[in-house]
Amino acid sequence: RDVPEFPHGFEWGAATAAYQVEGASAARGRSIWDGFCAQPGRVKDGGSGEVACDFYHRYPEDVGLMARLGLSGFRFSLSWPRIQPGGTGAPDPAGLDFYDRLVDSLLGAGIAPLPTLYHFDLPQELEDAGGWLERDTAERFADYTRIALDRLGDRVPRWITLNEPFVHMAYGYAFGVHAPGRALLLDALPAAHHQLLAHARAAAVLRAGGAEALLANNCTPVVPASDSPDDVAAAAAYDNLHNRLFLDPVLLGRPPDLSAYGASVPEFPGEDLAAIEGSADGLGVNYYNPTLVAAPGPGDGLPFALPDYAAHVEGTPVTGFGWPVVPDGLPDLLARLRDRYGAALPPLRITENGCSYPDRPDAGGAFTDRERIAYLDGHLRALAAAIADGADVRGYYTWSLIDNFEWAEGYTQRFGLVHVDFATQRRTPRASFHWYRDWIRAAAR
Ligand code: GCO
Repeated sequence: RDVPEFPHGFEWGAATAAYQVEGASAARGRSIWDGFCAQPGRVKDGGSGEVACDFYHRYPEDVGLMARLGLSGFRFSLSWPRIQPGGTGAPDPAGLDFYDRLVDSLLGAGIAPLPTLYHFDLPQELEDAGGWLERDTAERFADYTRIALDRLGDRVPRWITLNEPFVHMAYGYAFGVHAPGRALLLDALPAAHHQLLAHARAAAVLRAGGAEALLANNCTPVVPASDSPDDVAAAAAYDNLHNRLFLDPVLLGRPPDLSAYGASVPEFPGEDLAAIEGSADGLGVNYYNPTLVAAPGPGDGLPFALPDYAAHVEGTPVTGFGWPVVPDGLPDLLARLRDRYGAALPPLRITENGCSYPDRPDAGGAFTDRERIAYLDGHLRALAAAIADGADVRGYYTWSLIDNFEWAEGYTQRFGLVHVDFATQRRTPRASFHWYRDWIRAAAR
């Protein structure tokens, strides 16, 4: 099989997140997603993470699937309210025990655990006190990090602090389509400042314990809809928000440039910037697609508009979710990161990349997901080319190992290499599972 070359020791992985897979919600504290899902109309099919994939109980079976795949790494997240039910104070031993068992089970299968400390599921009590709009949440996050590190740090040398802080701020606090469902527009920006601070505080804790601290963000190459100055300016404004809001402070110690957004942007105190600068030992890049940006229309409240990429760029296929499939966007993105951050850019890992498509099971009940195979093949070949070109990428974690709760889309979008029947919890590997296993085998040869 012709598989391009990847660096020695390259991490072959898959990813999940606590709220999306664990279930067992009665065994932990409440998170903002519990309350959000209970509000009618928030989640497409009325679903929630109450049971999800029941990973909390079925992780041994799922680790078995990972072993069959030949994964060398598994990215998952810890549920903060499972470890500290209200987000402060003494840990719940049952929660810590669960992650302890999971880590041992992964290590026993030869799979390196890559935990993310926070993937959108803030303890509800902290949200009631202001959530990420409050500076204190960053200090509480540092306490929680210490608890997790104390328990798992002897076996886990590398951690991701926050997942997609941009998406959390934008969807959760600015537009209200994710929990906590607040639609504050630009008044959501303190949620960026405090997540940056939380990352820095957690990184200090992890480093003091001899561990590495990574930050995972959703990154997108921004494409202006035309070369008109207005479209180009709108694209720059969007790039500053989506890609640079978190990376400029962390990598360059520079406050985000939000000049296009007007006066409501909060200041970053100098001592915060000093703590934030250089606080990442590595970056997780979650890449799904490029973003087309045009000048805003008359009634638009923000300095950009986001027209449909696939409708604009002829011949672009889309996933079942309607997302454009652009493998070349990945090397493009990696090249832009190198251009902008140069020597300040730490090692990278692709911590998410994947697609959802509706299933068309054949007569025998098999899931032959040719589109997912084409998606993965295209992105992995593009990644290999970027690495050959000098990008320092150490691993690839596809989203996702198994179908799971897709936030506001509920269970309507399936991203898994493994199909999950949510009525029975039966797992059925799709064709892409076997394809990825063969790819890993060939690449590791
Ligand atoms: C994230 C992502 C995942 C999604 C995936 C597909 O924040 O890391 O939102 O949780 O499930 O990106 O949309």
